[in-house]
Amino acid sequence: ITGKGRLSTERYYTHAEIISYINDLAVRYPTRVFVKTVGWSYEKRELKTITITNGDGRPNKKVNFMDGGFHAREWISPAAVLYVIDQLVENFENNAELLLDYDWVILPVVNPDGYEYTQTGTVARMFRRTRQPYKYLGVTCHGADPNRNFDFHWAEEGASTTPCTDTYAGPTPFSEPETIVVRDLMHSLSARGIMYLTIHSYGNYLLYPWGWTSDLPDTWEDLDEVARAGADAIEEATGTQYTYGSSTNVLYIAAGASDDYGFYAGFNVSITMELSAGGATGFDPPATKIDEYVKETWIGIRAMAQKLLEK
Ligand code: ING
Ligand code: ZN
Repeated sequence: ITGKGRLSTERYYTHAEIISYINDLAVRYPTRVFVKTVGWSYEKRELKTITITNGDGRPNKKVNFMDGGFHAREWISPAAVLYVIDQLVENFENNAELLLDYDWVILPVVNPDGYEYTQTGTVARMFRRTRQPYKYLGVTCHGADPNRNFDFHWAEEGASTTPCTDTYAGPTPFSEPETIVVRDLMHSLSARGIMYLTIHSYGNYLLYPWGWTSDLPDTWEDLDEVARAGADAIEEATGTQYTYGSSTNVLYIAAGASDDYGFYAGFNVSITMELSAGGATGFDPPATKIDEYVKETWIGIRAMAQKLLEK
C-alpha cells in the first residue's frame, strides 16, 4: 500500500510514504505531473513539490501554490493536501476547469522532521515546531515555530523570543531551512501567483492577512470574497461552519506567518485554512475521520479556486 496507486484516506501516511506517493504519480502521469526536490529539512529529509498541470504544455500559466504540514502535530493537514493532489490528478476530468489556466504547485509537508517526530510517542505527539536544536538556560530544545519565522514584521507580535516555547520565532528570521524553502518558492512563483493556501488545524477558520496587525489590507474585500466562497461551499455541503476574516481580527495577532509573507511577496490571495478538530486534543482526528475531513476541505478549496476563475 506504500505509495502505489490510489491514495488511502483510511490512515495517516509517513513522510516517506508521502514522497513515494507523489513520485509514483509523476511516473504514472508523466505529461501532467512533475516532482521536484526544492530543498532539505534540518535533519535532511527531502522537501519535494508536486506540480500538477493539464498536460497541454502551455508555459507560464497562473499558479496556485499550496502547502501543508507546517506544524508537526497537525496531521490532518498533509492528509488534506494529499487529497487535493488526488482529486486534481486522478479526478482530472471533473476538475479540468481548475487546471485550464492554472498550474498547482504543492508542497505537502513543510516540516517533515517535526511530522516524523510526532509519530514517535504520546508526548512527542503534541510537538509543533521544527527540529533544529537551540540551547536555552543549559537545556536543548528543538525547533522554532515555522509560522512565526518569516521575515515580515518578524517577532513583533504574537510570537515568543524564548526557545522551548510553542511560538518561538527563532533566533533570526528564516533561521529554519524549511521556511527558507517556502520563501524561495514564493518568490519564484509570485509573478504568476494567483493564490497561496496553507493548511493547518484546527478550528474551522479561513484566515487572510494581516496577522501582524489588526489593520486590513487595501484589497481585503477580494480576500473576503474568496474566503466566503470557501466557507459557504463547505457549509452547504456538510453543515460545517467556517469562520472567515483576517487572522488578527478573527483569531489572534501573530507576526511572521507564511500567509502574511506570501501576500507581501505578491500573491493577491493568501489564505490559512484551519481544518476541523478531532480526537482528545483537537490535533488528532482518528483515522476513521480522515476521509470526511479531507473531502470537506477539498470542497472549500475547490470553491475558492473557482471563485478566482470568475474574477
Ligand atoms: N494556527 C495558526 C498559527 O500559526 C495563524 C493561526 C495563521 C495566525 C496565520 C496568524 C497568521 O498560530 C495554527 N493552528 O497553527
Ligand atoms: Zn498550525
